Amino acid sequence: MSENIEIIKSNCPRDCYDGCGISIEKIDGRISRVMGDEAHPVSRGRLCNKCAIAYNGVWQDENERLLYPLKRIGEKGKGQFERISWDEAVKTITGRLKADIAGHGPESIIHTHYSGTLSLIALLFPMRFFLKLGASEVDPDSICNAAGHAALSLLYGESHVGFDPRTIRDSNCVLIWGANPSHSGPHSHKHWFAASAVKKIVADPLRTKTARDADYHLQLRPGTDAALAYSLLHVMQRDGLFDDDFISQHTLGSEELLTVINRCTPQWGEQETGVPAALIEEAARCYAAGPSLLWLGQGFQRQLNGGNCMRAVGLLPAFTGNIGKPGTGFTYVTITPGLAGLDFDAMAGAQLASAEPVSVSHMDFAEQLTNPDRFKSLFVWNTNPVASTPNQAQLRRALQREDLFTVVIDCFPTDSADYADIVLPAASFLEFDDLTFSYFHYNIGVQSRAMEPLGEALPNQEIFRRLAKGMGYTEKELFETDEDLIASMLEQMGVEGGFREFQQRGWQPISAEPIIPWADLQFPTPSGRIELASATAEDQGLPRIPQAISDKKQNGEQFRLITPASDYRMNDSYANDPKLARNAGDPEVYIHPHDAERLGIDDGVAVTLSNDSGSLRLTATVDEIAMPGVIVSYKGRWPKQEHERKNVNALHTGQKADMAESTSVHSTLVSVNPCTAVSE
Ligand SMILES: Nc1nc2c(c(=O)[nH]1)N[C@H]1C(S)=C(S)[C@@H](COP(=O)(O)OP(=O)(O)OC[C@H]3O[C@@H](n4cnc5c(=O)[nH]c(N)nc54)[C@H](O)[C@@H]3O)O[C@H]1N2
Ligand SMILES: Nc1nc2c(c(=O)[nH]1)N[C@H]1C(S)=C(S)[C@@H](COP(=O)(O)OP(=O)(O)OC[C@H]3O[C@@H](n4cnc5c(=O)[nH]c(N)nc54)[C@H](O)[C@@H]3O)O[C@H]1N2
Ligand code: SF4
Ligand SMILES: [Mo]
Repeated sequence: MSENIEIIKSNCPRDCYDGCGISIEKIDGRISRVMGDEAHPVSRGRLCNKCAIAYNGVWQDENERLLYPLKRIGEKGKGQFERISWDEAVKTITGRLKADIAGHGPESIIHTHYSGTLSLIALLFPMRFFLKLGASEVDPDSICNAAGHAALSLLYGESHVGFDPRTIRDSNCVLIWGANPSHSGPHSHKHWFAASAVKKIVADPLRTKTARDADYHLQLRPGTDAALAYSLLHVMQRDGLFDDDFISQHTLGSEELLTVINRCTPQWGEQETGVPAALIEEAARCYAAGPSLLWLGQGFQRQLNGGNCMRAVGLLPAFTGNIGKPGTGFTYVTITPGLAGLDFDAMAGAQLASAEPVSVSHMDFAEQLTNPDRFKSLFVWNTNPVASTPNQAQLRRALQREDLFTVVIDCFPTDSADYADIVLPAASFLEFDDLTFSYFHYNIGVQSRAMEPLGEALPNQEIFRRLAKGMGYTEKELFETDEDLIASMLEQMGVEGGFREFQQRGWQPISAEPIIPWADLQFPTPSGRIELASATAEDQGLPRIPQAISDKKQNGEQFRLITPASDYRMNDSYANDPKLARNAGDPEVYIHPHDAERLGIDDGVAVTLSNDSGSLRLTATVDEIAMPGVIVSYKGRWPKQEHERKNVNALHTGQKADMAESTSVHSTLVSVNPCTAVSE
């Protein structure tokens, strides 16, 4: 009997720099394999370690997915539910929302959401409902990258426009600062960074694979980024490597920084940062010679001085004229569809808002949710806050509130879903058509429906259409169909031929040739120039110029805990895939051999990490990826699968960074002790 084999092209919508092209093989109408698209310039025929397993595992597994709307029948947090119909779910939810609005105003309803999926409709369409409702919102970026956005906006007036990676062909040097693409964008690491002939510089406290693949590893102490940036600038200025014409024509306030640059010698830099002065000299000359690209990671701005650090590192392209020409520029989080012409605000329903929504930082969320007078109802969608946000214990207590009505929309029964009054099952990216993008490279792509939704799962957008109907709303934007939304987005982005034709190609760059951002050297700041010294910053109560400051060295008892992207998980997704969980092994903390010896900790023993927020038991791995005084444990485990139902965010205090009320999670301080049986 001959088999009917069909290949469907799609793209990965996870929150990842890579945005891989996918080929879905179907035999006789059923998915047999989800794999990388060979033609795609990033994935080149392979998915990452995690997706190759999870997309063929837990994402298609009826026993692991949420299949039906559920209502709570047990205690909050216990995850005891019974199946209900969609009609009943919608009626219960909208009944409660109407009562909350009548009794306490729409701001008493809060929603928290992020990037569980980045496919454009599932990401943006639900916002229309909440804006119409007038609900409060947990500021999504405050858990991830808000400080960096605020900092780059002061300097350049914009933070969502990054270099086109294809321009590396014109480049001599790539500097990666506080990102670890070997985990967080593995294909970009392998094919774009490691394989390139450019000189490579990495600034990271950890000896990551990205750092190991570089020519120069600037292994700075965490929190000393501004000092390192200023000592690099010192060498450049001393050696006549500044681009004086560029500085005088396109920047503002350089003279205000010169005294600081003068005093930040490489010797001073070495004392502050731990990076040898000779290495600072070499790296400075290499970057300044250009053309150079600068990848500004999201990791290094997740610290108490994260905004200041980003402002300081962001000076490098400006002083050396490494911007606006082929092979130059910086990237942070590029919103490619916006560059292609998509109106994000309209997609997210800005026109439906009657007032600016109340916004709460993730750093304050647990505390504010504890207050019964503040919020009455909570929606959680595209995110798993019990796993990912600070103050884990406090958040659990807040979610325990009997008077808080909680709705969780997810594909999987997460720790957060366990607290829901109503759980709604979300369809996965294999189950509906949409469009995708990457926030690093310049491709947009299709997301293709390749199977029926499991159970009664629905895409986010259909869930919110049903809720809008239940509320009695009539605005047409709340009911726009996927077909119309896709057609309109394709038109805005200039993609010809319609969705079905685009599906045949699978993906395409938004331009045939590399785009060079800022080629006209007009910056959307108040002055139109790069604002090295910023009056806007002053108005915000910040220093006019980035400060050459470093975090205080910790005392010997305390360790700085860094909890970055894991190779085995995508944020908090995939922890529930049994094969990936096996591959990932025990929850580990990496400790430098010197520290391990000092504390009498052997490889493989259990240790307890603790601070004011809580404690956590992990297995020690003695390894030189860490530097003395710094320990590492990767993020993204599901608390309910761990000892005492806790993950690393049990230790995350929720202290804010210096800008945008953003996370400082990589500044977390803990003490480390060998476990004794009674120490818990
Ligand atoms: N300690 C520590 N904590 C951190 C970080 C850190 O570095 N260290 N990083 C922070 C960062 S950068 C981020 S971005 C956050 C991310 O934290 P989260 O937002 O909690 O993590 P995700 O895994 O991206 O997504 C959450 C959920 O979205 C669900 N999902 C997937 N597709 C869909 C869909 O189509 N519809 C719906 N409704 N749900 C879907 C997934 O099943 C998953 O449960 O974590 C933060 N937390
Ligand atoms: N496999 C995988 N990929 C992911 C994710 C995932 O969870 N797993 N998450 C996705 C998301 S939501 C995001 S936001 C991105 C984040 O990806 P990245 O931007 O790479 O950020 P992180 O992984 O948090 O941290 C990157 C590096 O910053 C370093 N760092 C920490 N503190 C400092 C400091 O003080 N100075 C300097 N210079 N460096 C420091 C860490 O040591 C780490 O190696 O990755 C995305 N991709
Ligand atoms: S998570 Fe990233 S690396 Fe993995 S398949 Fe998706 S886009 Fe590619
Ligand atoms: Mo993130």
